Amino acid sequence: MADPRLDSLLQAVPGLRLKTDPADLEHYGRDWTRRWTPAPLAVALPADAGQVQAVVRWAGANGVGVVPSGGRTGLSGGAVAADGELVLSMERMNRVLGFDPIDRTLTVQPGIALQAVHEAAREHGLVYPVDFAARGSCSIGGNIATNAGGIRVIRYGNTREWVAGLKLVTGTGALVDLNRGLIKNSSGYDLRHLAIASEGTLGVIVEATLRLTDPPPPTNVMLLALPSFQVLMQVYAALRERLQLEAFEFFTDRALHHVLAHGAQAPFAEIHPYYVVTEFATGDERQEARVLEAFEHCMDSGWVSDGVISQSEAQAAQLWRLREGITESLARHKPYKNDVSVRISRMPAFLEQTQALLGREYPHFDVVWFGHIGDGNLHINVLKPDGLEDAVFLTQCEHVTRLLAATLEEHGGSISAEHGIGLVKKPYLSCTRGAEEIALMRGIKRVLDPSGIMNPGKLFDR
Ligand code: 2HG
Ligand code: ZN
Repeated sequence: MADPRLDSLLQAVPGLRLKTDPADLEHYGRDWTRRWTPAPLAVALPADAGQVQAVVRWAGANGVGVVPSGGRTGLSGGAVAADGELVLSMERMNRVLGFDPIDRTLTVQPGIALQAVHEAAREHGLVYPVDFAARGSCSIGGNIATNAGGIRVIRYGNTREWVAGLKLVTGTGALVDLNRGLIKNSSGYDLRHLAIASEGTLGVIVEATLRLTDPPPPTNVMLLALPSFQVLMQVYAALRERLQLEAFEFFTDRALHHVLAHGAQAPFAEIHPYYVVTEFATGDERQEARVLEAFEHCMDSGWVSDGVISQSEAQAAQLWRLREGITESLARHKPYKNDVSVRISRMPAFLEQTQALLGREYPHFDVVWFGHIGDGNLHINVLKPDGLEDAVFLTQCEHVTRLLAATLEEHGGSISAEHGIGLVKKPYLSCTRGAEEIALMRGIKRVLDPSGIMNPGKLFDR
């Protein structure tokens, strides 16, 4: 083993599985951002919480940074190891540990994929309702570490709402059992919620107890074509008033263009500038009448130019593909991503200002808009033109992000709605969080991670 520190690691953690092949270092050292060159010291694959504790203690004693690692589907550089850190991959800790039918909770290890959590819940006739396109490859530990949102937040909220308990190995190697699955617990600081969205900077999640719920009612999926951006929030309000919405997502003609080029089927004969995919409860005649009434109201108001309602599960999946396939269809264009949010009431003004800003600043770039508009969360992907140097492209996009951050600050919004700050959004944290708040966050980190080894350089610098 080349680096003598790894001998000492193996002495401190007997039986620890390590990977050091260059291909493994590259694979485990990066996430979906692909912006940094991976350069980890090694990849550790602990088998249990005891090994995680021992690795963290060793890292603290030896001043080695630790990057907790799940499915590495993150889009903010939160799981990148580009500076000699030890990657702590949770991939072997991927089991369901238990189900409690009375509490309706599922206890899992952090490396389990979101989809496997869905399947385990379904085996017990229940659902874990957080869901998004990366379900097959992301891990629940990563979901919790970023408070992942996704396509059903308008109905069920973010990951945070579904975490009843957490076990965390802090930066000192201590194992703490947070909230223990309780519904009511008024006994001081809720450290569980500090760990959620901490992006691995306070410790490593080694176990989670997840709340489950009843399966949703039968649903239907509808795709609507919209003539303008301005009517988007009106359509949302009209549908929300009449239907029990499970999802309300939007995308533009540019997004559709890329998804179709990637193999999806065109939904309408004509191209329209904006689209909404929405899923809502159906099943009885009353609800179906309300759907028709909602649709007609939007048509009569001139807010909708065309629409289709799924007639089968296969067609529902086809309609969802138009939205869920966007990220994958854009990947080859090396997109620069913004993931921003404002309160829903601020959305119309924010959208108008942002549209003007991006039109002005990116006159020649392909800018793809989509997102969870019902949550006030917009994704903006700027595609790198062929032939433009990566560094030049990045500089231009960073310049526009600074302007966007100022717009967000004006509207009280967030520079990261659901992807996390990581390395990518670090320069803009102060547009979302006040100086005192950031100072408090740093102080909390110092308590839980006094040697500063947990995911160093992510979220903020020390
Ligand atoms: C989504 O909503 C994901 O599909 C990815 O959050 C967004 O690729 C993106 O920018
Ligand atoms: Zn999203």
